[in-house]
Amino acid sequence: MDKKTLTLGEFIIGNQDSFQYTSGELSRLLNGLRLAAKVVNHEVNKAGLVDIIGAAGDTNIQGENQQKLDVMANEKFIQTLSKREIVCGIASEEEDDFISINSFDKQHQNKYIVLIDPLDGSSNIDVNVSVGTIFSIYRRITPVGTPVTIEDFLQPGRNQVAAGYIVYGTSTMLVYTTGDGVNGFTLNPALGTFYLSHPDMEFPENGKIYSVNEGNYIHFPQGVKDYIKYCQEEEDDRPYTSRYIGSLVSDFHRNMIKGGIYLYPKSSKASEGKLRLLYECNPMAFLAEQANGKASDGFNPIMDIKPKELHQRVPFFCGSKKMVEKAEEFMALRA
Ligand code: P6P
Repeated sequence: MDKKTLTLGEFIIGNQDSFQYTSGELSRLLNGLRLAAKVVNHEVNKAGLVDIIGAAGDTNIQGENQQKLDVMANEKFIQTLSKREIVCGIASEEEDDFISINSFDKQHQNKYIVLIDPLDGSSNIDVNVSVGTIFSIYRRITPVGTPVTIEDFLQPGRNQVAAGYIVYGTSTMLVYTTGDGVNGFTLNPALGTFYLSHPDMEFPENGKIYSVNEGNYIHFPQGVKDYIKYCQEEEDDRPYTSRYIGSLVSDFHRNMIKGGIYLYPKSSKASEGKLRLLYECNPMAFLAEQANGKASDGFNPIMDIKPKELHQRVPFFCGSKKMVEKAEEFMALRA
């Protein structure tokens, strides 16, 4: 069969046997995410048409205004994953604590937990800029049949069994890995079907795009300032191009296709940076490494970090391997 016409459903089934934990449960989990993605996509695409834009009035644990679409996306993913008896626990950027899923007839028999940023970049919604959903999947480590504990969620990123994102952009794409490379699927909205459009996605080893909020320049560590100046120098293949959308998923996606680096460093304003380890940095780091890229906190691989708490933040350097390594050189010289 021509690979290009493969649907996401066919791809999941076709690759199920290559997945070491073959049980069909992960396939059902991925299909659940696929369904939720289509529902959220529909709401995001019509956001400008109905009175769903604007803050929901509440603020989340991050102290950020919750946009109504944030709330809707969070509810859709939690509903879909909960009622299909697929997972035993869920953590979300929009939920203060993790949610234990009690399968009525199976008493916590499901093996997987999901951590999710239901709508990353949501501050861009009102200005019609791409936003995304990020997900991270682990096997539970506490005994099956018992309620999940925080221990199940505080696993290092190396333990992930799958991760991915949905980018709601000029087209809607679902990009994911189960540890055997990265594949991208584009939604045909007329059919409601995702098709394999970007098989075996990889970061170019080097690139000429850097993505960072330069408005924070004066607050950055000296090593980051030095790296940004390096990107701007007239030498070799530089100056590089600066591209920063304010939406991690979109910047990551572009950099993976074209080559580039995304940085959200710590600063005097944000001592550990802004991005969350568990449901933003770890899943993107899994994808990056599976796509021959790199992801670190400026010094060590993101996925080697032992998490301490659910909404922990870390500095994030991610993208083309040689660009991340160059940035790490500057951080090693003058952190
Ligand atoms: P700043 C969105 O809120 C997000 O988490 C990422 O998607 C994005 O790259 C970053 O924060 C933007 O943050 O501080 O540059 O506006």
